[in-house]
Amino acid sequence: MKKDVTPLTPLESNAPKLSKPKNSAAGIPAVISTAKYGLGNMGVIGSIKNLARVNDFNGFDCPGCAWPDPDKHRSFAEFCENGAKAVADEGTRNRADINFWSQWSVSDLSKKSDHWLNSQGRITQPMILMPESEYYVPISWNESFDIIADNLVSLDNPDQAIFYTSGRTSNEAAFLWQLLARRFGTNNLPDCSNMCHESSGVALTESIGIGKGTVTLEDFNSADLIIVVGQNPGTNHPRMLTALRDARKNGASIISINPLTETGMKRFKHPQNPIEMFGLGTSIADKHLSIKINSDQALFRAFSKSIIESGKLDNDFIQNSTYGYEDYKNLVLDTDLSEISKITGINKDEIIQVSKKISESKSTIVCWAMGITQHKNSVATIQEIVNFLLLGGNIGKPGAGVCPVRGHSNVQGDRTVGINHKPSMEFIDNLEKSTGISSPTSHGYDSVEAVKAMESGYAKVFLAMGGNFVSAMSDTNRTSNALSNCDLTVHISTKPNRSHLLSGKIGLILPCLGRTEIDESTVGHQFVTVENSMGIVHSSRGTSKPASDYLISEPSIVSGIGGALETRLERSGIAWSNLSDNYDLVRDLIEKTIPGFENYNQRITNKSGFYLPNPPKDSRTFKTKNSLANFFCHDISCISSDQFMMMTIRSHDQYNTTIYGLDDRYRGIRNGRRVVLMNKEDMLENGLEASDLVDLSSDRENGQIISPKWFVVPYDIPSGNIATYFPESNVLIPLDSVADRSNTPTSKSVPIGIKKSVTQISSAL
Ligand SMILES: Nc1nc2c(c(=O)[nH]1)N[C@H]1C(S)=C(S)[C@@H](COP(=O)(O)OP(=O)(O)OC[C@H]3O[C@@H](n4cnc5c(=O)[nH]c(N)nc54)[C@H](O)[C@@H]3O)O[C@H]1N2
Ligand SMILES: Nc1nc2c(c(=O)[nH]1)N[C@H]1C(S)=C(S)[C@@H](COP(=O)(O)OP(=O)(O)OC[C@H]3O[C@@H](n4cnc5c(=O)[nH]c(N)nc54)[C@H](O)[C@@H]3O)O[C@H]1N2
Ligand SMILES: [Mo]
Repeated sequence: MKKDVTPLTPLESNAPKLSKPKNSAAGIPAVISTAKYGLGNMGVIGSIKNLARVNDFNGFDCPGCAWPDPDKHRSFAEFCENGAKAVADEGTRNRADINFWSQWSVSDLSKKSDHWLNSQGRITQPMILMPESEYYVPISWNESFDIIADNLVSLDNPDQAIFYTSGRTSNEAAFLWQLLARRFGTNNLPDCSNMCHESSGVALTESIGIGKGTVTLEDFNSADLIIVVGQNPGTNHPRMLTALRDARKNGASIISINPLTETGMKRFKHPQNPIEMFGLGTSIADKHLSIKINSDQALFRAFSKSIIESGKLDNDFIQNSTYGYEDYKNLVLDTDLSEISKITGINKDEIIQVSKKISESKSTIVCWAMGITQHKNSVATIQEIVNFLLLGGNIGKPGAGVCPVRGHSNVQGDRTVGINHKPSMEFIDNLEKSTGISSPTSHGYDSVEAVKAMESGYAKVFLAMGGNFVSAMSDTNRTSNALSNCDLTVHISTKPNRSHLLSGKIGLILPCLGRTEIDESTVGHQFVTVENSMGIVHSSRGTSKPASDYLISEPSIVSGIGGALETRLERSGIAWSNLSDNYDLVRDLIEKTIPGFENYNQRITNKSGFYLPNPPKDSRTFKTKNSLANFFCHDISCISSDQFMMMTIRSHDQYNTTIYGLDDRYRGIRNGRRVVLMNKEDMLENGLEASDLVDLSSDRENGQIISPKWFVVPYDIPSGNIATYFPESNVLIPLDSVADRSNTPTSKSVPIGIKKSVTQISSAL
């Protein structure tokens, strides 16, 4: 019966309500929205207590995003609307307890929306779904660990197990998680980064020798120019608007490059500044370029041309610290701006005008996120951005650098501490020295490869440290079949999600403490550490009462599995339970394994944390093969299609696959998510009107994927481009549609066919 469960998110029966997109971000509506969501979930006292602790020096790290906090001038409750929603979501008073699971069968739950599933609240104790059963039932922690260990040791090869990680996991839990995988004998450590900034990691490591950004918050104050490309900070990194506002006040110019004019890039009213709240706020971008999807590489080529032609180069830097300039120069000078204008959809004069302004800048930062990383040619685009920055010596000097803005609050830290399906030999050697574990050297699966391995029946056990793999991954049908094909799926989670409904023969849900909650072990109150988007490691301590007495921490769950495994394998000598009782011991192991964590336990007591080494930023040294920063020459490529090009984006009311509500306030779309944003002229040409229902289709190698009944929303978006919300539209992204070299699903460029649905009456749904 389980196999009949449809992985598709339910259709919606009413057209959304539409209004004009907003002209300024935050302000009073943000405060109202925060209060509504906070009070609804946590009540008055819970809201006050919890929200005061977000990013407080003695509180917890905001689970909202990876944007750093100011070192010195933190306001009381350094939070933003969407950070507050993330906290309220975890702090909810609702409980998905035994009653809930006994009331709802898995098939009935599958008919519910993601929004409904999440709003059922916190899972209170371990639950198991037995073969052929329709209901999750309670199980003890020890029995859960035994089932996992039994399934693992029964595999013919450790590579038949997959250990997925989502980026909210702390450094301590992530280090133990990768230790468990490697102790078991596999590098199968796919993570959400594979779907997120993997392209940035691959590109930057080759270009400048580190897969991370090279700027700090201070740099925003001294930059001449900040380019924000392929990112929607107003919704996804709201605290970044404060940094952009301050930069603007300090005289920086800000350019936004995006197919959409996102509200956060227009004006910002700081929610903790009364003058701004009731006034006009501060304007953020002084220039917006409305670019066609996936043509950024071409645009940056034009910017480079302008710098080279104007002679405003940092010749010393190019000569002493870089390789490949001459070849790049020749390629750039060959560029035809009319061609670039055609590709990008931006008027040639506008390109010339903006390029001129850009070449005047003495210190430039480029910030980007998913609008750049999730295309077939993402690695090439990011290397083009680096080429552009190298021309002006914009790496490793104040006010300048690369700023890939990370998503999940600890996704960068997880990679640093070893969540990597392609670990370096240095890491493997160090791990052996510090723990005695000899890890395999062959690379493991990334997220796309993991789906294929489960689909083929080779991989049989899937364990997830957080996340919602089935909804987050591309090709929902194939991913759900892959998960259902497993013998055992295990989800360490806080709230119900769709992945719980697509289990293997046996499904286990292991509920853990959230970041906001007190983590008390047998030896006392434990805290964890995280690394933000700018390489600062700092502590995070939960302050509220756990959602249920049965919950244990993520490190305790990993230790429980590790302990059960040790009794079935030749003992490795890892004292799992000591490690989960005292995280200082985990940090000692991290210190011994990973450079940059010297005196970890001592330095972490510093309230603002400490910076990890960043050679390009710290000393303009580049740990690349030739010890130089490299220019890379790529052909300008962008997929052209006679179909529509679709990007799948986030609304203002979601955290990845967690749907908080059905509104996208800034874009003026309310009460509906199954929408396709379309250019008005394209609608006219295709005989479509607002709120018409259309079926979307995409082609895969062996057939077509059709997703029915999306409501058309007229929107200011370049002709030929459309936008839908993820995760609903993930069903349309073929598994094999991936970025070159990073293997990231091309979630921002999917060729799509649009056809008016045969039945238009919504009640027919
Ligand atoms: N509230 C909230 N905060 C979040 C998240 C969340 O879901 N909700 N998610 C977190 C995570 S994991 C991540 S990775 C980040 C994601 O943060 P973002 O990357 O800002 O998220 P997306 O909604 O995917 O937005 C992509 C932006 O890129 C633009 N875009 C799409 N294609 C192109 C293109 O080809 N070129 C250009 N120039 N622009 C393009 C879109 O119009 C959109 O504005 O946010 C993190 N923070
Ligand atoms: N089409 C399309 N697909 C995308 C994207 C896109 O832009 N378009 N973006 C991609 C990106 S950038 C990312 S990062 C991925 C995200 O992929 P994931 O990280 O896998 O997904 P999330 O939605 O962040 O995970 C939400 C679940 O995490 C669990 N959770 C929440 N807090 C905790 C905690 O403290 N501990 C534990 N153990 N569990 C917790 C909850 O049960 C919740 O249901 O999605 C990717 N997928
Ligand atoms: Mo992400």
